[in-house]
Amino acid sequence: MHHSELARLIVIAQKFSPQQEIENLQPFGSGNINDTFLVSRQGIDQPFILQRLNTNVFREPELVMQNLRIYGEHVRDRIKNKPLDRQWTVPQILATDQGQDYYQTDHGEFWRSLSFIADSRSFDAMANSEQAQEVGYALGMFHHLTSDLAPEKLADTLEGFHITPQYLNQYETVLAQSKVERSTEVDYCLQIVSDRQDLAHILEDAKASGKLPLRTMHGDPKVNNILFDRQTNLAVSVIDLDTVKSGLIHYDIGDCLRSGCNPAGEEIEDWESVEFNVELCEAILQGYLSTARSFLTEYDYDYIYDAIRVITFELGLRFFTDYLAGNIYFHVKYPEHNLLRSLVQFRLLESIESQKSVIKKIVKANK
Ligand code: ADP
Ligand code: GN1
Ligand code: MG
Repeated sequence: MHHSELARLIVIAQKFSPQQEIENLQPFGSGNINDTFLVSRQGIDQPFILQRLNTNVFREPELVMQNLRIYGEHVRDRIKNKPLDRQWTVPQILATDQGQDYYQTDHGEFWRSLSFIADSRSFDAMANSEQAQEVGYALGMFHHLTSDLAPEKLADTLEGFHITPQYLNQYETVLAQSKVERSTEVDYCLQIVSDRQDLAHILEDAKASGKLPLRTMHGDPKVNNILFDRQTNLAVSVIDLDTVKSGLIHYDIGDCLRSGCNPAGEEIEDWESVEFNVELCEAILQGYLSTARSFLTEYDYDYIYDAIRVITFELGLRFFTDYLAGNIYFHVKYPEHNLLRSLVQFRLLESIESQKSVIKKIVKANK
């Protein structure tokens, strides 16, 4: 970061810390959407999180903050009324010196700050079944704590988010205009998509027919959005709450499983080696179902396998479309980055499909 940019960001961070002087800040985490910084203050051990919301993605960032407030108040009230039997933390919005939830610069940058979950860290991939069980538990806890938060109270912060057929439509439009250079990798992606046109509709059809109800969903529960305590190694918080809204929790279940069962991670270069790990899958489901069993219906179980492959297909499609469109949505480090990410997801999808009967058996055995 350039010195003058650092100085500028420190002035912004200072607005969220009216009492204590900012010491330093540095880029933090590995999110694909927002710009995240860890901020330290003089004389205080606890850092805080400063984020520039990606307003190219979130067109109405005020609504993101409104949802975050509704969500936080709901969950904190619920825990206060009925304490949990283990540690669970919800990030707090830090107010500006003007008492606002966010700060907008003259150039329209949208900044907010959140309390840092003390002694926490996140992982980009799961290293073992204990971790996997914890991410499952965390998602179950999130769904449990929001099961009585009426989804109509939440604004739609990102229209079309996780409506898989819409991503397919966008893909067709972008592809028709794209002058992409053909390669073995590009051809592989084109083939994967053209072979799976029906897949995109499975969850939306189940929604339309009433088999799967609308609930409060997280929208983005991949493993690095779940925080672990450094001492206990237990999951203590679910973060990245920008996409909390009304939707199908199956997109969440699928996203947690597709990210948690790929121990190589989303960013691996050797994409052909990617595999969906069924032991991690069982551990995640055990953790998830330990709380979710109380509210899932028979139809919910029926669609778990499909949820995993639909969301993996959807994410591969989103990365590939963004590559074709010239990398306008996800942060990239080099021009082929989104192509590589889509290859990873599509290879993962093939691995999921080849283990259909095992995955279905695991769901059945852990109901
Ligand atoms: P993005 O939408 O870009 O993924 P996130 O909100 O997920 O942004 O933040 C990026 C990373 O920053 C997370 O993966 C996590 O490592 C870290 N992070 C974000 N918020 C907090 C928090 N309140 N406490 C601790 N770490 C956090
Ligand atoms: C983005 O923000 P981040 O990195 O947690 C994306 C998710 C994708 C994920 C893939 C708002 O999540 O939908 O699954 O990348 N978030 C948004 O890594 O588009
Ligand atoms: Mg994130």
